[in-house]
Formats: sequence, structure tokens, C-alpha cells
Amino acid sequence: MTRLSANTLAALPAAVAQPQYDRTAVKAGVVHFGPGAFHRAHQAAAFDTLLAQDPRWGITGVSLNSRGVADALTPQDGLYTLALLDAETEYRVIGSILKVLTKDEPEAILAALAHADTRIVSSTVTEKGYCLGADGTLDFAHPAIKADVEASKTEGWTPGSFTGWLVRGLQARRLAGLPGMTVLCCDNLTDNGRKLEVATIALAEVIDAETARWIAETCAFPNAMVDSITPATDDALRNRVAEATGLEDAWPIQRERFTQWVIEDRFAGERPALDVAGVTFASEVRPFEAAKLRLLNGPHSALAYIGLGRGLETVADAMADRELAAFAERLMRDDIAPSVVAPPGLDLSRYISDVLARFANPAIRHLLSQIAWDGSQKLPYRLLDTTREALAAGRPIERLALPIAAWLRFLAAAAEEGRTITDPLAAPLLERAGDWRRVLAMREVFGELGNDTRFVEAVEAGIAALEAGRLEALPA
Ligand code: CS2
Repeated sequence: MTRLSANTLAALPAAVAQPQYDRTAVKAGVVHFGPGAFHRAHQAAAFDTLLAQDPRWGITGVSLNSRGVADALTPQDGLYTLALLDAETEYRVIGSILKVLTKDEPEAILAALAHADTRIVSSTVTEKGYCLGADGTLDFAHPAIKADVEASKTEGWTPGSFTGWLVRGLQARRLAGLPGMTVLCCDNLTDNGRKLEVATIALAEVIDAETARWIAETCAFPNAMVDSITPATDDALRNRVAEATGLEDAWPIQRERFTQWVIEDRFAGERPALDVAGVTFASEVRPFEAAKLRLLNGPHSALAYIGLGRGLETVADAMADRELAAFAERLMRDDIAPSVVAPPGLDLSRYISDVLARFANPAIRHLLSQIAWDGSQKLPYRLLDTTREALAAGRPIERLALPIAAWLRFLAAAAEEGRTITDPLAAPLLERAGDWRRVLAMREVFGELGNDTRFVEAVEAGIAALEAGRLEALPA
């Protein structure tokens, strides 16, 4: 079968949308770290829409951890197919990614960051990719950060971490007399832009104080909330894409039709007109972030850990389990919503109904095991902050503690069966998993909450309930 590439685009059937602009005239205005499925499903599609009217916002992708995306997309000239899942699937070839660099091309990464055309550096490197401690500031004890601090003592050093690359790239811009940039974090972290700003400046202060000052003065780190459910690519998708497009695509991407991107209106220099792609610019993004992290990602993780414990496979399966779906809805309406201040114009009750409908979408096969990755990094933002606030406000926390109990059981089962898990803290988590109280004592995950007897008791009751096959702890 012929492979998707610039030369074969003309062979696409009319029903498959393709770039409506001359790709050879596109300039790279964005350097994006972490061009994985989420970026390609969402932000790259928005830039693809924008490129039809402004050719200055092409993307150079940078994969620091693996060659997979570069190997798949380079023979395809950066092109890939995006499937929008719904009752009828729609296919669209995205052209905004011009090339993908890997860590083996440090000069090219540096040149891209320090290029006059580059005005935005964005990231989806997942929660763990920022090397933050439990307090949300840069963890200088993190091996990748320690290595970068050490390496930076040598002229012409090559960073390993994303934050290291930011400092190195921004330093090169300063020395070249170029303007500052917008650094746009697109990961699911509360206050993501501000956290990355504080982390970047902290690292720069250690490496080059002059650059730290320059970053603070000339760069902008907007907060951003990005939302679109993006199940991992599987062979079923590859086959459907081949059938629909008539071309082989080594790494197509799928997502739900729904998409939302709210960016704080705080740019260094020009703001790309992403409004044409449905992006909202807002003066305050935190309420949107909190609503999404707490009311979508929180219940997502709850469905994942509880659902896996019940032998279920996908989010839609979990929603078809009536008891579990009812639990998720009560968790959202009664326990999480009281901690969320609705952003202007958002009706929380409606938002909850919409999220539940998105979870139940039968056209989407979203594996619970995918959502279960990196629990130690996700749960603090998704459920623990809400739990802390509920405790402080004197609200019950029994239901909020149940997904945590389910996570602890998930860890215990993995340890018992000798399986590993995907989590940067896999080793200490699995080592402690046989005694859940020792996991709760991990301050890097739970902070002080792990010592709060009300929380410990609620988790204990949750574990007992789950062991008994119930989703509600027995009333005391
Ligand atoms: C999910 C998210 O994998 C996960 O942990 O909760 O990726 C979720 O699908 C997205 O944030 C939706 O925007």
C-alpha cells in the first residue's frame, strides 16, 4: 500500500480533509516538545486550521524520549491522519508539523529554539516531564535536573530535561539578541504556565542569572487548559485509516470530536489568531483548568482504578456498569462540584452531564489502563486537592477517598502479581504496595494529607468497601 506523504496527498479521496495551504511556504513559528498523540490530536490540528490563513505558524516537533514519532512521521513529511470519532468518523490529514527532531539532533533543536521565526515554544511532556516536587516547584534533586545543572558548567552543553532545554534555548536567544518567547504549557497541571515559569526561572538562576532575569522580563508563560479525549492508537485505527484514505499511515491519531483550548491572554509578542480554530483567549484560565482537572480528569482516574478493579477494560465499559456510572456522577455532583468555582458562562451541572456523555460515547475505545498510567503524578491535581479543600470546608470525603483506595489496591495487585506499572515512582510505590499505609506516607504524592487521620480512615473504609465489592463505605 502507498504511504501517506507530500507526494501522495493528491490521491486522498475527497471525503478526507487535507491541508488547504501550500506547505512549502509554511514557516516554523512553534517548537513543540512532546509531539505525542495528545498534541497531534489537538494543538497541531488547531495550528493546521490557522495555517490556511497565516503560514507563519508551522510546528517543529521535538521528542526527547524516543524516536518513535520521528521515525513514523519523517517518511511522511510530517503528515498524519486524524480520526474524529463519533457516530460517523471523520478523517483529516494534518500538515502543521513540518519535522520532528530527537535528542540525537541537539544542534538542530537549539537552532530551532533560537530562530527568529520561532515565537512560541509549547509542551505536552506529561505531568512527570516537568520534574516538579510535591509543592509544585522544580525538584533540584531530580536526576534529570541534577544532570542538567552539572552539564551546564561546560560550554556548549546539551540538556536532557525539557526545562533544561528551555533555559538553554532562551539563553541562546538572549545571546543572539532575539526577542523573548511565549512558553505555552499544555499539560494537565493546575496553574501550568505559572508553574513552568517559576521552574524555568529557578533553573536559569542556577545556570545563568542574567538569562533568568531576561526570561522574567521578556518571556510569557500563559496558563492553558486543553481538553479532548485521545485514546492511544491501535491497529484497529491503522486499518480503518488505511481503508478510509487509501494510504498507509504509520501513526494515525484518534480523538473525540469535542475539543476545547483556553489560553491565558498573555503572550510575548504576537498572538497567533488561533480563535479561527475555536481557541478561547481568556484573562483568567484557572477556573477552566480547575473545572476540567477536577470534574473530568478526577472522575476519569476514578473510573480507571475502580473499573480495572472490577475487571473492566474501557471508559465506555465503566460507564455501562450502572453502579460505577452512578458512583461517578455522585462523586462529580456532590463531592467535586462544591470545590469548583464555575468560570464565567459555564453551567457546572450541564458541564457534568456533558462530561458523562463524553465518557459514555460508544464510538470511543479509551482504555482504562491508559488513564491509569502515572497515578502518582496525576492524582494530586485530580483528586487530592479537592479532598484537601473538602476537609478544610468540613465536607465529607468518603467518596473522594474511594478512587484513592482503588489506586492503592491497583498497586497492591501489581506488586503481588509481580507486574510493573507505568509511573515514574513505580519502584517505591510497588515496594510499599503491600502496606497501603506506607504508600499514604509518601509525601511526594500526598504531602501532609497522608498524615491526616480523617483521610487515612476514609481510605481504609474505601478499601474495605472495594474488597466487599461495594462502592460506598458502610455508614459508621
Ligand atoms: C486522561 C486524559 O489519560 C488520562 O489520564 O484523563 O488524558 C484525558 O483524556 C484528557 O485530559 C482529556 O482532555
